[in-house]
Amino acid sequence: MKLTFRWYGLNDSIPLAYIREIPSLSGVVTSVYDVKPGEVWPKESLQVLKEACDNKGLKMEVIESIPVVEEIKYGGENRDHYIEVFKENLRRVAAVGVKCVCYNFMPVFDWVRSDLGHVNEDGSTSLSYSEKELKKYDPHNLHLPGWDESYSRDELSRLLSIYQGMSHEELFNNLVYFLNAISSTLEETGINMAIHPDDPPWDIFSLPRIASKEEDFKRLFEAVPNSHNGMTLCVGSLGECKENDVVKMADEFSKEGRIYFAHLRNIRYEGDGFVESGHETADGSLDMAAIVEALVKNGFDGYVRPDHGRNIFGEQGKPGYGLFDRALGCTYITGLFEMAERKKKEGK
Ligand SMILES: [Mn+2]
Repeated sequence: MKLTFRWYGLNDSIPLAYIREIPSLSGVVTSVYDVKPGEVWPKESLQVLKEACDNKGLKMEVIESIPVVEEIKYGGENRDHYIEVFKENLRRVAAVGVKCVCYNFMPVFDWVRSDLGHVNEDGSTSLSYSEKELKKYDPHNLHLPGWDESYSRDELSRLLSIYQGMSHEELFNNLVYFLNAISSTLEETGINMAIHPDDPPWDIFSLPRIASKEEDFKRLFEAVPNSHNGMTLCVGSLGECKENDVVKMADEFSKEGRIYFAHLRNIRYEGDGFVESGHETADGSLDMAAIVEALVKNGFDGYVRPDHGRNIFGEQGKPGYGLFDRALGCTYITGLFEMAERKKKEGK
């Protein structure tokens, strides 16, 4: 596996110099943040990121994300234009050495939490989700943690009305249309697309979600067999739904060679939802060691990163993206892989 760390570009409060000091790191996961979704990424912006990484000896082989605009998701009349833009962005990121693009296909909202500052028993803070709390929010007049500035009220209402009544089938067909439309560019550039699971992995605000369960991914790989069509195994997101057997999914999809990127973080079921715990098995509800063992058993050699961490040691980081807990996550993940790989080599 290749251990990476998410870096929000030159405006990230965490400098690359600190990221560089995390042991065993091969590179960063980043994106272009200075243009709106649906626009072609300036080559200069990519060059600046690439040079900053090169200067620190970090690889920049994973992009998270190139945004898929709503028009592509709901199949609007300009979707082919936006698909051309997406293809051009694939060529541009490939030109600076990118090999994997993480994206999602969640209508309107991507990750949703009801609290960004849940205080844990040990004094750290985490993101958390409560179904009851979420139901209190009116999607048309939203002041949801983390989402207040994403849409104007009118824009949000317009989007929600477009999606009203859209079936899972229609949304799925739009995803298949998109993947088929970019397939020749994937062949040409060698880029692997890694869809991120829905977070949480169920419908919210009556909007359909189609990358939530094991069957969803099976169906997607059957519909678009192209080997560049893969997934991001975000074990935290998948594990938020108790029905998802994440160890089984790690095993099954790595065996099929569909996992290009893995987000390894833990969650703890609490109340009517979950809390994002530390990465360690003992701190959460998922068996992180078994997940890593399944990946290693099947020869997984993709990218890995820690995911949302807690805010600890007094750090006032971007929720989920502080330095300290994610760095602890890195060393923990490295340890799990080291042990699993050694056991495999010794035939245990
Ligand atoms: Mn994730």
